[in-house]
Amino acid sequence: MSLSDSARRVQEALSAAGVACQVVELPGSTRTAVEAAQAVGCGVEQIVKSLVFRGETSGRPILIAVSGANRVREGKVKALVGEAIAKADADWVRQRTGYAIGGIPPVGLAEPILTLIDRDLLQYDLIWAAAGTPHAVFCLTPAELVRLTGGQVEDVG
Ligand code: 5CA
Repeated sequence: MSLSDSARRVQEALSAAGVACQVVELPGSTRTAVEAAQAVGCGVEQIVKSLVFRGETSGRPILIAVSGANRVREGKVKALVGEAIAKADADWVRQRTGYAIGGIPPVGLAEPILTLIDRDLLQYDLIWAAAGTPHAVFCLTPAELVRLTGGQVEDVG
């Protein structure tokens, strides 16, 4: 089955990085962590939410890959990145990442983005992340997430 343009960009980034991950496009919605977990049949805690914040001083995007069971601890992130962060609006997120909210992948982004990874994700053998659209996901290991993103593992969730 052929992938939509956004999902194919994610698949190409995965292949270029040398991982065997396969993007799958599903008939059901994977827009939220709960929906994604239902669609693939895993626990919501095994879903990677890729949340984009904006550094309030620098204006830079910051991606936080957090377990679907957790909320981002913004105070912790502030201490780690050295500035307050704010939830970015949908248009800005699309502009900086190349993808719409609900399908933001942790890889294959329009520009390199500083990434923090929720340490809770490391306890699972396999996790699932969005792959560019609200119907596309891929399965990977926590170690692959760390390697692919170059992200820093922290207690941010
Ligand atoms: N595909 C799923 C699971 S992988 C997914 O992308 N989940 S998510 O949690 O990473 O993305 C949805 C998140 O986007 C919501 O949790 C919410 O924090 C955020 N969001 C939703 N609407 C908006 C909006 N209008 N502006 C900014 N952020 C939003």
